[in-house]
Amino acid sequence: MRDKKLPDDYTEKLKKKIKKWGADLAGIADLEPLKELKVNPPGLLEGFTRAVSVAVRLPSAVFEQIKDRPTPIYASVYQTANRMLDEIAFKTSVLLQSDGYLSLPVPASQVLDRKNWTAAISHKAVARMAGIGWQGKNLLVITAKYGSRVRLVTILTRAPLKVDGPVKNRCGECTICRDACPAGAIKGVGTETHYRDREEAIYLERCAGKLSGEFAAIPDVGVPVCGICIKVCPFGRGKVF
Ligand code: B12
Repeated sequence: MRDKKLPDDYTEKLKKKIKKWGADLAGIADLEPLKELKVNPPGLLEGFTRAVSVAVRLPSAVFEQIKDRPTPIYASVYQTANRMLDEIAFKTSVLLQSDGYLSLPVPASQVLDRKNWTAAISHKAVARMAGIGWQGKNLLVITAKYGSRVRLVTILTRAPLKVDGPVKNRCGECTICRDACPAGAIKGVGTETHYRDREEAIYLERCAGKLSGEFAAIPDVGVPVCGICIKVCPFGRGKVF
């Protein structure tokens, strides 16, 4: 496969196409700073120079129904969003490939190591570097427009797309997610960039234990979801302060 020069408007046209396929946000990250990340397999990023980050917004009414635990509707919407994202990532990869650039869709929600709870690559790190949002106290990517009410996917590519920069963290003094977490897992610590590791922001075992044990066992839920730190975030509720 040969690499060729891209027309000036290629990146914008690609983002428009991705949105036509059902995405709400799309951004481009330079892979260089992300090479620090632990990935699985270790050579995953070799040969790629950019990552496309894609976000799909979740319907707000689903969160309004969540009180102190995930609902069967949320579990279903979670799976639908994953399917949509996987399909968008698949189509984006094939499009980039037919334009001459090797590209790899990374699954939206595939856990490869269940002991350490890790995947092929962190979609949140990619999304942050692609300007989709900042890393909030809930450890999730918070977008200015939809809060954390988005799910994410990544496409690795060698297309020399125009890069977007990270955005400023806007959590400020807010600790609503910490106070609402049903597992008492969120520490309420802020970061201007990103946390060195997850333990800086959350007690991972408390979160993972609650979700994969109690919540996944709820009839008709069946998957490790929660949704409460997403629901309470003022950015998702449209109240920005
Ligand atoms: C395993 C997993 C879990 C596990 C472990 C959670 C955890 N906190 O790691 C469990 C089952 C507990 C879980 C829970 C949840 N999850 Co989850 N989970 C994943 C999964 C599959 C892998 C995460 C992973 O590999 N982590 C490894 C660590 C090292 O990375 P990390 O957590 O992203 O954090 C580091 C980086 O982001 C880094 N970073 C940030 N910016 C930068 C920039 C640079 C340059 C570098 C080097 C690093 C860096 O800083 C962090 C600390 O080191 C991802 C999908 C994916 N492939 O990313 C979804 C994902 C993270 N989960 C998601 C969600 C929504 C949830 C839940 C809300 C459940 C739900 N759906 O209701 C909770 C929230 C928990 C919480 N507050 O953190 C979404 C997040 C969307 C968003 N808006 O941010 C993701 C991205 C799935 C998706 N496709 O959208 N999850």
